[in-house]
Amino acid sequence: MDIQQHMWTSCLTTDEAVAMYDKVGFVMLDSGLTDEVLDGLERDMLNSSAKSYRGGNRYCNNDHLNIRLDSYWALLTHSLSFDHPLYAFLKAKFGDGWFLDSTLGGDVVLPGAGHSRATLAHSDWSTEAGSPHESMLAISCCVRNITKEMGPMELLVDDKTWVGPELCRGQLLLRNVDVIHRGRPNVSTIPRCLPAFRVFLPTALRKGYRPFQFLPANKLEEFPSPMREHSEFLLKVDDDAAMSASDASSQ
Ligand SMILES: O=C(O)CCC(=O)C(=O)O
Ligand SMILES: [Fe+2]
Repeated sequence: MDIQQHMWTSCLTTDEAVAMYDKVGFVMLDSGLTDEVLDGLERDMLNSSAKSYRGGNRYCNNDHLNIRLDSYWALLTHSLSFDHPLYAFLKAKFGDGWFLDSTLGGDVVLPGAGHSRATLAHSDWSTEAGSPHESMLAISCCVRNITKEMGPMELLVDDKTWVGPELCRGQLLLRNVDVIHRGRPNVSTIPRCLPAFRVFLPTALRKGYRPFQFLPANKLEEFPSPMREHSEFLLKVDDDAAMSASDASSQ
């Protein structure tokens, strides 16, 4: 398949999406999310109280508690419904062998954010000693068009070429977190938000990684399939204290 031809389009068949992911470690899909949800995600990220600063006016808001927010709940339940291209992708690529991570969040790069450790080339997971290759995928949702000036995330293709997908509002960027990537300085006047959730593969379990753990009691009944099937073996409902004391890892 011609990657260049397909790289920036999200109108891919499931087979094409899998082929592109296999080749470069990432692919874009349409989220199909409404304006209301996209705007809500942006608002919730900017208003988040879970800010872990990554230097240079950029922060990550990863937190189990984000599942309580309507915006993140909609992102998850919509993108992981049976008729969504993301679910089709995961099914085609991994069968039923994937799990939903309970850490929800993503990165916010504020206007004026310069270089920091987040702009250094890195992978989120498998550069750690002993980590398995291809163990986790991050699914980021573009809530407004991201231009070069807004500090887009760039990914390394073929070990030599940086590509900064100029994502369009409503697209999902699905990437293997092992793929080397970096943020960029935001020289625009617009905050660049990239809300994200993660799914991971059984290989991550070997490292002691724990799947979806926390769900507020009032969400249990409405926790839909197929999310439920990809969480349930360690799913437990917890109270506020347990949820907020939980390890909200950020990368
Ligand atoms: O988007 C960025 O600025 C960098 C984000 C990043 O490194 C990550 O989400 O793992
Ligand atoms: Fe990263």
